[in-house]
Amino acid sequence: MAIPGSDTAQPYGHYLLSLNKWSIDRFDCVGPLYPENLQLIDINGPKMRILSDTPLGLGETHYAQIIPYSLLHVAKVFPVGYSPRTSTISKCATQPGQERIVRNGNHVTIFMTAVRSHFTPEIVRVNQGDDVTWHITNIERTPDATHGLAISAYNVNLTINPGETETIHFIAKRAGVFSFYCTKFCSALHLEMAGYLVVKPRTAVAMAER
Ligand SMILES: [Cu+2]
Repeated sequence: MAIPGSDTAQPYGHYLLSLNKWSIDRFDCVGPLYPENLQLIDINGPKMRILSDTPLGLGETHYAQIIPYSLLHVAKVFPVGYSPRTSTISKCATQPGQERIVRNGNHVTIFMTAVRSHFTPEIVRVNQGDDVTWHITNIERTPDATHGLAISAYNVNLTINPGETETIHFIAKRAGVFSFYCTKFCSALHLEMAGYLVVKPRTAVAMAER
């Protein structure tokens, strides 16, 4: 259980949050695993009153802090090229117009942008066995304009917030043509926000080199 400010010298009282594992009498049964849940309870009067009963799809609730929103100083969008991992502008940030694919031996580096509702470049060609480093920058300036990048054939699934630069790395072991696509419903054209990763088979690369 937690109340707002409960770990401070001046708790606010009035409300209680109950973090519950058990919920047998709270929600319809949809299988053996009942949802863990949060209950917000008004503790002002002589009787406690449940204001909200919130099932959680994932994970058992354990510990919570409740603080006024005014104490948070949040970024609504990141500056373009920001890496939340390092809290700096990434050297691999890509501005619109600077998108490119750079080959150095068997190392391929992709500098990609994402904006509603397009990836640039939208076709990425590599050779089977290439060492691929893929930088992607969400160049959106609109709060909440998050994009995703999924390359399911290579087990990649990213969320990229507005301004964020993310980097993935893989060896292009599987030959073939694989789609990559946005996983956030970003606009009416979201379903068009896709491209192709073309991995040329080793045999075809060897034939071309002959
Ligand atoms: Cu998108």
